[in-house]
Amino acid sequence: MSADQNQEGTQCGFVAVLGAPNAGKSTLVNSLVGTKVSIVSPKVQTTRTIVRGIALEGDSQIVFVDTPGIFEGATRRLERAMVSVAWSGAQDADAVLLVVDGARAIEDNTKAILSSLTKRQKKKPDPSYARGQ
Ligand SMILES: Nc1nc2c(ncn2[C@@H]2O[C@H](COP(=O)(O)OP(=O)(O)OP(=O)(O)O)[C@@H](O)[C@H]2O)c(=O)[nH]1
Ligand SMILES: [Mg+2]
Repeated sequence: MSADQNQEGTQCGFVAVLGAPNAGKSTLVNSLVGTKVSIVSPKVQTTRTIVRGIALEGDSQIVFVDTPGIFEGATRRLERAMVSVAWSGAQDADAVLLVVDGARAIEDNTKAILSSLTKRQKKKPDPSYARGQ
């Protein structure tokens, strides 16, 4: 992961958590953050917007960005907006964590996400942020 480092040696990075609906993204984010920041439910499309949770370890800070599930064939306006929000979370992140439900076969939605991620351009480091400004 590429993380930004300021003059005091503190490191910070953003990790976008992506995956198909109901893959377990929010469950994983809550677990990594150590508290419940994002709603978990057996229903699909529970997460409807970006939810951030911060994990601290020494001088390092990781901001986990929980996102709505990404799926193909979103037709309703709300669905399309949710998928778009999920991709915007990935766009701004230093790294992307793709969650796959191990109990389900790798489904078409996950394959499509992987394919899009491989085409995605790497984020260019922001020099002003690296200087701690
Ligand atoms: N057995 C099992 N169930 C899990 C695991 N992780 C999540 N779940 C269950 O799977 C369901 C969906 O979990 P969420 O964390 O809400 O999934 P999500 O990917 O955030 O779902 P959306 O926000 O709707 O896209 C919930 O009922 C969870 O309790 C796991 O590791 N094992
Ligand atoms: Mg969720």
